[in-house]
Amino acid sequence: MMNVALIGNPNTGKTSLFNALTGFYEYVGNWSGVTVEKKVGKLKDELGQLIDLPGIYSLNPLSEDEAVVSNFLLTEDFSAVLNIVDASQLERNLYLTLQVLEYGKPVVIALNMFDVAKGRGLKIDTEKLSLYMKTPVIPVVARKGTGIDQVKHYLREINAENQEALVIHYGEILENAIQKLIRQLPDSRLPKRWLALQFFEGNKPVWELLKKHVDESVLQKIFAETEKRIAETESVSSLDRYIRQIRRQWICNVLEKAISHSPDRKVPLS
Ligand code: GDP
Ligand code: MG
Ligand code: K
Repeated sequence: MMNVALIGNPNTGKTSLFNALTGFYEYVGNWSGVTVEKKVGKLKDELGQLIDLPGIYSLNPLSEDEAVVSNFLLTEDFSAVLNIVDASQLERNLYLTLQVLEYGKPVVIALNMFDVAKGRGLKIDTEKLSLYMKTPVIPVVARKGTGIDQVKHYLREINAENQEALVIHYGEILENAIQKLIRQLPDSRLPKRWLALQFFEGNKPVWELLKKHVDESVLQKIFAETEKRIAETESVSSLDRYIRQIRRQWICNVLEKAISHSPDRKVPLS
C-alpha cells in the first residue's frame, strides 16, 4: 500500500484534488506540536493513503505550516509525492516543485487549473514539461474531475526503485561545498544532496537534524565560508538568494521552451 503526500502552493485546488481522489477522510487531526490540520484519506481503487499537507510556497520554513512539510519529509515514511501545481501560475509554483524533485522520491505532477491557464491564452506543452522535470505531468481540472483518472494511472505506475532525484548544477563554489558537507553526513534513508541544499538554503528543521550528527561549529564554518565566497564572486548577498536565483533561471529556461501564448493575448506567467 502506498503513502502518497499531497504537496502544493496555497489555493491551487489541493482540497478539490484530495476530495476527487479519496472517498472519505480516514483521519483528521493535528500535526504533532502544531495547530496545523492533518488530513489523511483513502485513495480510491485500493491505491493506498493520501496525506494532505499544508499549502506552502517553499520548503524553507518561515511559518509553522512550512515547517510541517519539511518535518514530514525528514521523519515520515512515504512512497511518493503528488505535487499539485497551478497551471496559470507556473513560474511561482514550480519553485516548490523543484525542491520536491530534488528530494528524489517518485513525483506525479497534477497541473491543476488547466482551464484557467487555457482561458488566459497559455499553451502548455505538458510533454516537454514532463521531459525536463523527468516525471509525469498531467493536465487537471480538479473542480470538474478532469484528469483524475490519469493521475490515478500514474500513481499506480510508480516505481520507487527507478526514481532519481533531479539534479540542477549550482555552480562550482556551491557544488564543492555540497560535496564537503555530504562527506560529513552519516548514511540514512534521507537524500544527502537534498539535505545539503536545504542546509545552505537555511532550512531550520534540516539544520536541527544535521546538528545531531555534525558539530555545530563545523556546520557554521562551512556555511559562512560558502556564503562569503558566493558573495565575493556572484554579487549576491546570501546563499538563500543565490540558490533562489539559480532555481528561477532553471524554471524560466524550462518555461520558455514549454509554454507559448496565443498570439492575441499577452499575459505574464506569474
Ligand atoms: P486549496 O486552497 O489549495 O485547498 O484549494 P481548493 O480546493 O479549496 O480550491 C480553491 C478554489 O479553486 C475553489 O473555489 C475551487 O472550486 C477552485 N478550483 C479548484 N480546482 C480548480 C480547477 O481546476 N479549475 C478552476 N477553475 N477552479 C478550481
Ligand atoms: Mg484547502
Ligand atoms: K489546506
